[in-house]
Amino acid sequence: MLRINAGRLHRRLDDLAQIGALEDGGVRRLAFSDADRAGRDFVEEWMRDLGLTIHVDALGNIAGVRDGAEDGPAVWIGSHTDSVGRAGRFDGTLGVLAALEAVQTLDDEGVTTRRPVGVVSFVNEEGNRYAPGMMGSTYVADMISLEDARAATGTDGSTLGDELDRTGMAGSDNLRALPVHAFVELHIEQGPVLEGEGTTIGVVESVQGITWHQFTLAGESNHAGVTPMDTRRDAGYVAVAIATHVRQLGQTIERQRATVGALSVEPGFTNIIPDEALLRVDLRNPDADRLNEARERLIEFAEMAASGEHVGLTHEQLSWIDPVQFNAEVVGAVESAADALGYSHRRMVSGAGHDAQQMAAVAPSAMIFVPSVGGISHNPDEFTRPEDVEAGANVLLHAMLQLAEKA
Ligand code: HGY
Ligand code: MN
Ligand code: MN
Repeated sequence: MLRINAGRLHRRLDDLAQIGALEDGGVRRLAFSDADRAGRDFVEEWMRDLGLTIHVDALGNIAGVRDGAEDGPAVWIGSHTDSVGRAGRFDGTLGVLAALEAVQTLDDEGVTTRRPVGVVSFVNEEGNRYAPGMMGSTYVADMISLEDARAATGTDGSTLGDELDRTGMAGSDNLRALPVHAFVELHIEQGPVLEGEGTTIGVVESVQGITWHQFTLAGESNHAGVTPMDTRRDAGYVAVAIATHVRQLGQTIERQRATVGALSVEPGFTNIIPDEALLRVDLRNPDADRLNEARERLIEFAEMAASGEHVGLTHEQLSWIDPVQFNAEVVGAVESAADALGYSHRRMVSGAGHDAQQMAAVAPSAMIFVPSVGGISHNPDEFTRPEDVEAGANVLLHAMLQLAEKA
C-alpha cells in the first residue's frame, strides 16, 4: 500500500511552525496578520511546486487542484493555517500539510485519480481576532456574505476588510463554484480520548454545536472605599457574576461545555470601581436544543444581573454553529482506510469546531483525528507523536484515494 513520506511531512511541519513562532515554542498566526499571510504563502508555494491549479477567493481561502483523469467534482482535503493567539504547531496545519503530502505522494508514485483532488486551506478558522470562527469555510459554504465578513471588527479594533486588503490575501476566484465530491479533514483531536485508550485514529462522525456571545457592561467608576455597597454600579461585579453563571451552565446542562475565554474590566485599578467590563463566552453542546437552553439561560441571567446593579448591558451573539452529523459514506471511507492500514481506530464526536463542520453543508464530509499528548491543545505544549502524524496522513491519503478512485 502507498505510504506518505513522513520525513518530508515532519520537515514541512517544522518549517511552518517557524512562521509566527513565539518565544515559548508556540505560534501566533492570527487571521489576516502578516504571520497569517506568510503561512498562507508557505502553503501556496508548495501548491505551485506541485503544479496544482490554484484558486484564491475574495476572502483569501485557497485551493490547489490536481487534475484527475476526468473533470468534474473534486475530492477536497485540507484544514486551516491560521491559529489562536497562543497556539501549538499542529492545530489546522497538520490537515493542510498532510493533504499536500498526500498529493505529492501520488506524484511520487505516478498515480492518477479518476476525480480531481483539491487541497484547501480555509482562512480564519479560529475566529480569535475576527469572529465568527470557521469564517473561511462558512463563506465557501455560502453561509456568510463577503460584506459581513469584511465588516467584522477585530478584538484589536481593526476591520477585517482593511487587513484583508493590507495583506493582499484576497483573490478573484470563486471557490463556491468549484464542484466538490467529498471533503475530508485530518486534525489533531485536541482532547484526551484517543491517547487515553491507546487508539491511533479517530473516525469522527459528528461535531458538537458552538455559540459565542459577547457582553459589554457600562456602570459607574467611583471610590472603592467611600462608595456604599448599595449605591454602586459596578460593571466588574456584573461581569464576574455572569462568568460564575457560565460555569454553572456547564455543570447543570447535560453534555454542556461552557467557557469564559476573555474578561476585562476598566479602568483596572485596585481602588476604582470598574465602570466598564467585557466578557466573551463559548458554549458548546452536541444537542442543539440544549445549546439553545444554555444560550437563553445565559442571556436571561446577564440581563437580570445587570439590571440588579443598574449597569448597562450590551449583548452580541458572535456565532451560532449547528451540531453536524458527517456523511456515512465518507466516514466509512475513513474507517476502511484506517482498517486497511492496520491502525487501531474508533468512532467519536468532535468537541472542537472544524471547517468540515461547515463544509458538511455543501459536500459530504468527515474527519480523521490523531491523538493529542495529554489531551492538550490551544497551548504551546500541543503535541502529537511523529508516528501518529504519519498514521493520520496515511489514512488521509487512502481515504482520499477511495473517494477519488484510481484511474
Ligand atoms: O474553537 C474551536 O473549537 C476550534 O479550535 N476553532
Ligand atoms: Mn483550534
Ligand atoms: Mn483547528
